[in-house]
Amino acid sequence: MTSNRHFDINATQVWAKLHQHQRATRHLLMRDLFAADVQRFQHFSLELDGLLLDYSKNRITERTLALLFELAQVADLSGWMQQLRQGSRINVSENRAVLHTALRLPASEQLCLDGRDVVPEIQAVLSRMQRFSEQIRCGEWQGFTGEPIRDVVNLGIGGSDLGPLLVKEALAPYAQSNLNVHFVSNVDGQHLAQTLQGLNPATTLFIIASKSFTTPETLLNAQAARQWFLQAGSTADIAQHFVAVSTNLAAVKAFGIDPAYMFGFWDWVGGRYSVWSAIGLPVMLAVGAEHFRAFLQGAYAMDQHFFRAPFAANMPVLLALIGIWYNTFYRAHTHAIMPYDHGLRRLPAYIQQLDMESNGKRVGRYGELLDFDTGPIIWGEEGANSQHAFFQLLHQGTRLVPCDFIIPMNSHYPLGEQHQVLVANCLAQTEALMRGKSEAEVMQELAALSGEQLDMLLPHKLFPGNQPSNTLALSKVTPYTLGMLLALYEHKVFVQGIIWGINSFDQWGVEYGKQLARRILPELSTASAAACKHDSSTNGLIRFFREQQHDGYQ
Ligand code: G6Q
Repeated sequence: MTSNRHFDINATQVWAKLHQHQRATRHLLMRDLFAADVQRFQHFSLELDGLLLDYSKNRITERTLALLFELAQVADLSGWMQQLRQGSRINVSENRAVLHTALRLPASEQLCLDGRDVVPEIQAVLSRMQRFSEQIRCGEWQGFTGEPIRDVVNLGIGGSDLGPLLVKEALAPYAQSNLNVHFVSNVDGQHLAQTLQGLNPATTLFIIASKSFTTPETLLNAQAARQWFLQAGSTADIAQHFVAVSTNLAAVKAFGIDPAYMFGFWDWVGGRYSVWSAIGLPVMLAVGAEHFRAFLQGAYAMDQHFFRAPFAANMPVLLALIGIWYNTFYRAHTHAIMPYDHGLRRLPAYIQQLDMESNGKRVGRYGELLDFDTGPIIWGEEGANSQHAFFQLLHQGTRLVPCDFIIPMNSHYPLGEQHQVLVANCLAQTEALMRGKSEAEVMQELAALSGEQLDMLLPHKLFPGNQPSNTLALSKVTPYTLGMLLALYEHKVFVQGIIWGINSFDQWGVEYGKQLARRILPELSTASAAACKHDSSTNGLIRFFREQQHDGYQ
């Protein structure tokens, strides 16, 4: 099936059966399913190394899952998993292998790509990262005045920012306190300027993180950082204060960074899958090599589980299929990610890129137009804050919004009863979304009212319920469990891409805007007399920009 270029999943019998099954079961209420099966939690949950997935609060039955597993079989998911595992060139539009899982293999393993074992190279980079981070962390690496480094600023965007930023924040309890790690991604000068405020060039190290080393946002920030540094240090001092993470040696050299301080990775690591590579250097600097390796081990454990477990006991496969059930068969437009952990507050943004850049596609792997719904809009916010913001719509709005709730069972900061309150809130939300509140229950609550007053209030107090959610409960946010969690989502996205027939590893959709920005940039110049040849809106906005520059507006 894998090699069949014209395979249409939506033309299969199981596809039609799933549509039929959706029509036949869409009126089922989850509260009734729970009442009918007191063991529903046991039947629809799964634990692996301190990570529990409870998927019982979904609009599914055993039959739904059986059909979804059949769908996965028809799509030859096992065959594709095998290809991922061995690094086949499944990124067809870029003719690249996909091998981010190799980044978390233990040193004792082997994995050959084009006849060459990639594991020793990966381990060599990890060892160099380790030596470097130990030098920085113990103060042996000195800035140009002989002082140790106190601040590290990672300059990178997209995949060269979101992963390391999330992991560094999530693992803050493991960080060394005398080293501050900052992230600057936006080309908006505010981001760099505000970050550099109060930093001392003599004790600051910049990591220029760019796989391609051609990304304008990152290179502009890198140049601005160099200017800032050269106000205090000299060109000869740059080697002690600028290092690079990239696959582009020539461009790194051209920027003036000594190749000895470049940490490399490979074209078979996609940007949004790169936190496990040298892109994780700021994380290693913050938490140390031992914890970074534990992070890789957690991901490796999830990889092993994914590659080996049968579909019915396979966390990424289950999450993916349940997602497809809603996205494609219920036509739910969005999927919310709700981490009940302040350290994981950037998780929605991270998964937004992982999922939407991978599966936000309307053509299949071989260019064919898909006539069904694919990747959802991913959004979310940390709990409990989100409860006081948008949960109203989840409980009483008109949309179907499947949610993932992510919550650690133990906190690194056990202040009084706060963690119990957080957990209670999280569980209460999933319960309320599932069961809703019936008319009889509301009537009971409003027993003191009658007549018009009761009629007026009743509809406002009803909760339809039947809103699906998964709960991912971690024993604690540790490097290991975090590695498992992120690898879980990577594989979920992979499985969905396979079933929809998408290439999840390219991102052509982000190119067009970049192209047009290059054309517009010279036209913004107030000295430019050239007539703008865009639509009247874009022309008008360009003209307004020019006028505002003349008027000296800030
Ligand atoms: C991720 C994308 C994208 C990329 C950034 C930064 O999968 O490809 O987000 O990570 O555009 O690219 P560089 O690392 O090459 O600067």
